[in-house]
Amino acid sequence: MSRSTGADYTEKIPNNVDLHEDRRLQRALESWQPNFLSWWESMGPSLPTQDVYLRTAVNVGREGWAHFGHVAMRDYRWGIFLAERDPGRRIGFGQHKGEPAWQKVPGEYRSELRRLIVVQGDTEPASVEQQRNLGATAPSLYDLRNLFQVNVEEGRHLWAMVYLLQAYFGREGREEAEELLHRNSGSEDAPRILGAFNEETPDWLSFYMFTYFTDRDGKYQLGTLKESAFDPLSRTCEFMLKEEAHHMFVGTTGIDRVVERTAQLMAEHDTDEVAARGGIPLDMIQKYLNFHYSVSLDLFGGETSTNVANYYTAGLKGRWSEDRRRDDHKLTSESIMVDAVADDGQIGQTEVAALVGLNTDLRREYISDCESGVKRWNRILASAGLDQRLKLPHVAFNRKVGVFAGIEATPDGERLEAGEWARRKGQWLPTDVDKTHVRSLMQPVLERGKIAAWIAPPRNGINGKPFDYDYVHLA
Ligand code: BYC
Repeated sequence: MSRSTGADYTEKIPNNVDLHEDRRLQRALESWQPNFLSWWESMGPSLPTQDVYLRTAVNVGREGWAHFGHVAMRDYRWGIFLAERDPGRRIGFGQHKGEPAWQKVPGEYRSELRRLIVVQGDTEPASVEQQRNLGATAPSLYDLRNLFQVNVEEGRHLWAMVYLLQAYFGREGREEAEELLHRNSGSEDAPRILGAFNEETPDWLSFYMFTYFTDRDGKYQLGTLKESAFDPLSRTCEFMLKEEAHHMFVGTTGIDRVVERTAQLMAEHDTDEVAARGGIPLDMIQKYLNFHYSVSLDLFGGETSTNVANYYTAGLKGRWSEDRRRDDHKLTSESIMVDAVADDGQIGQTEVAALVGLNTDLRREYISDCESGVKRWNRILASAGLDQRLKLPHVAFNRKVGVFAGIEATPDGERLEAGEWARRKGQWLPTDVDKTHVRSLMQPVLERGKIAAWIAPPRNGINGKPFDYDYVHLA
């Protein structure tokens, strides 16, 4: 293990950033740590456990970066890891393209960079809060373990952003680090910053939808911050993306397994009405999908945005796969078609300068990735011999941010009158009856090797272990 990439586990805070060389920063982080732990105790997973079979990040090199073993969650080693530094790295886009990447924060971009890091940091603990009570209704020990894995890693991602704030933003950064523990998901007085992170995650179908659709926004946003000219942010996000892949795997395969079980029940009983048979009907799955997808589309901001144009030009936030784009990486004379509401009120598109359309560019990358999930779930339906299909709703459906915020549209993109929306929205979004049904199925199954009846078992266990492994020891 080379010294520059390996974690120093002799210290209180595992890290590969030579924390021991910076006493001031070390003290700041050590004084934040007890506040983090008391936040974790009061807002983190509420189900008491002895220990959980968890992955812990221990290195960032190519030889493998994670260790698996049973650990008490409170003793999880939340550490600070940045991907390896490329000393020759140059800025890949914007007005500083070609200049050496920044190792410090340039004064003129301080507040924008801080804002981006705070927004990113705010989502991490928010998701842990949203998922706090799910442990009590887990469909299996395997799923329970995956929930906790996601939770501890979101905790580590909070550490990652807090490190950047405390190391590079002085007193303001330290204050922001405290605020990240002070705001809470759904709080009246101090809510989380972005809309989707104040929604509830009250059941496991919502959890899988969240990890599929909302964590996937995380993948795309982290992908743009990985391009940042501010090298410590870039390296931090590069490493976070490794962990993020498992979170989306939990979502993708979770929805696979719900669809598989529903399809089995539909085929076996030759009916769509699987609720009475202990399953989640396909139209309810579609409504949950509609909800989580549309609130996740909001996370990309407005279709046009001067914020994103400024971020790009300054070099703070790039595009998805910036280095694979075949243009000048400055975009000062390019244009893009973005979704819009025309003067006659119809949903359509309009041409704008490419820089202000960058949220749309990223949202489109995200949407095409989401399509791949829908394809795989439809393959499951097809192989069960069923004709029904799931689909992504139109981009204008149920939006609260951007050009469609003031209008209502059907999942097919037809514009609706306000009264009509109120009357028909229960066809497209989960109703109280749907939520009550889904919640009624959420009875815990916490015996080794057993699984709830509304979901199919996974194909494989974790890290080569079987499905019936003792992934979690309950308290
Ligand atoms: N809710 O210019 P606009 C993750 C605000 S998820 C509330 O259109 P901009 C994770 C916006 O802040 C990834 N407010 O958009 C997933 C702005 O306010 P100010 C999280 C919203 O700025 C699962 C105003 O509206 N990371 O990691 O271009 C589990 C006008 O905004 C919303 C990031 O998002 C909203 N949905 O883009 C765990 C990356 N949308 O500045 C973790 C960092 C917009 O006028 N954030 N607003 O006061 C950003 O890049 C940008 O801030 C946004 C917005 C993409 C969020």
